[in-house]
Amino acid sequence: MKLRLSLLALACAGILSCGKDEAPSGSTSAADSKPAEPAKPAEEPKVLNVLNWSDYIAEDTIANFEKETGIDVTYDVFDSNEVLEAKLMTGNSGYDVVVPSLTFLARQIQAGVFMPLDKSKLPNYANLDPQIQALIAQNDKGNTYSANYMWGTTGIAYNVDKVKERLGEAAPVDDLKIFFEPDLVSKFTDCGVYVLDTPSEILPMVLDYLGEEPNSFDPAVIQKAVDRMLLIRPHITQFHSSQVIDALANGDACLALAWSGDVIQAANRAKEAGKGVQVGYAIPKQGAPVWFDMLAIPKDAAHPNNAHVFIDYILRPDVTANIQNYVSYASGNAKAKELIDPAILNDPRVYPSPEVQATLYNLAVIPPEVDRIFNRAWTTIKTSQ
Ligand code: SPD
Repeated sequence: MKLRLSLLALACAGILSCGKDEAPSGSTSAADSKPAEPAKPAEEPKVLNVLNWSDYIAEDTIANFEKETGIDVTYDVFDSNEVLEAKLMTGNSGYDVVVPSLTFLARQIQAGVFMPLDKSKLPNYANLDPQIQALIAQNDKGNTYSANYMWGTTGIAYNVDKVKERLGEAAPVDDLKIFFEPDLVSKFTDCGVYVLDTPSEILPMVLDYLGEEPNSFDPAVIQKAVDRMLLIRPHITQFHSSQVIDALANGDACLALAWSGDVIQAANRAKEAGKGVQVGYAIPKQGAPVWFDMLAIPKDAAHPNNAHVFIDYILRPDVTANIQNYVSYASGNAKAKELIDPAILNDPRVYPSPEVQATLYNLAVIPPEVDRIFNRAWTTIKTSQ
């Protein structure tokens, strides 16, 4: 039995019920949402090192923060929880704010990687949706170490015309069989098949398709996912988690397993380029992983006060809404929804309907011994031809 997401359905029904007029960053209504007393930097050099996912922030977010606070930000990006975790577990990452997904954060908390957030320095923490907070608390007890940045789903991205051309009008774009059945995916070998480079998400999706528990830790069950991936391996062009946006937008990828907001960004970029590429996104009818990316402060951060100032800034409704309008992901910031572009707020690719939400599943917190199996399996899959 899969663990489905009834609480999230409740939370998101709340989010969906609040379509609002757009208010750009810095507008009067946005300013009204600011706390009376914003967090102030304490005595620390005015620098901050942030490590966030690629394509996950508005163009002006960091510049606006620097202007407002005088804190100079070094902003780096990554595209895989596995890579971020390797940096964090070794210690001395050099970062003050990082953004792991919740299930990774959970085991990093157990490993003592983070400092508890000082909520007295985060007046905007109160903007977070209590229902989403309750869900997150299952992995971060008491919401002690983290604040939600964005959340989303992992689904099927496709080039609308190429898929029609090869599989007809009734192409099963919302069915994982388009990816995991060799006779279907093989139709796209010549036009680009991309897969996220992350075993912790892709192996559960294969198991889900095979009718197994997606979060199984049983080596024999995991092997079934590996065997299926090896069957479709000859048709996979690339395992990559960040190049997929451009690949979809410029027509180099016809099919991909990808993250919701990234696919919407690809669709927008394709439209802007005006070369006739149309990109679609479907949450598979078999269900899909839902994930939460979390702001957190490593316990060895050199600038913890500045880190709190930054997190509080991100949690400001106008700042979160501005980011959401740019990256097309959902957020757990209840106050921000009043400022989000209604086109995004009402987009079921961003905020799935309650019926679709009921099909989403959480990924498990993977114990080290299973992690080793996943990583070995992933190497086998990637290096096989
Ligand atoms: N380009 C931003 C992608 C953010 C994706 N977060 C991924 C979470 C995976 N569980």
